[in-house]
Amino acid sequence: MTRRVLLALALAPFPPLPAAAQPGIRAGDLVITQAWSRAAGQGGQGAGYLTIANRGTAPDRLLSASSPAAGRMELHSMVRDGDVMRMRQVPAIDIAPGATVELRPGGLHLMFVGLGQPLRQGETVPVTLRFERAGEVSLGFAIQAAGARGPAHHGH
Ligand SMILES: [Cu+2]
Repeated sequence: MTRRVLLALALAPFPPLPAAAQPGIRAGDLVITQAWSRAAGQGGQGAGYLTIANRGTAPDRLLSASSPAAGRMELHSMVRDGDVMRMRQVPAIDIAPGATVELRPGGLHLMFVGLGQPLRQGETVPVTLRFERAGEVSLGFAIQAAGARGPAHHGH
């Protein structure tokens, strides 16, 4: 990414999208819903969560993700190590036919590594997902409070 693009991103915060109004995103046999993230500081790491349903008859896999907001993104799981849970990078996330895979706090998640800008609550961070069968899917992750445990709480 060029310095010019980075500068433009730094100057133009992502337009906020009302998370409640976001319908599920359809990509081939996949339906993606509840894409959200947490507020995080520039230079740090952020987490991304979403729900992926496979309405088809063939297995698919989430292979990678990327975002202009981060140097790179990784796919992570949480594994128990003695008394603590640790994040571990995984090569892919399988979505079996008929299955719904939920990426959520304490479980599978996306990791924004090296944030080039802060993730601000109320804004939306763009992410491109790459699936083995469904191909590339670009969508916005609605940014919630830093300690949020789930997607937006509406009507509060
Ligand atoms: Cu992680």
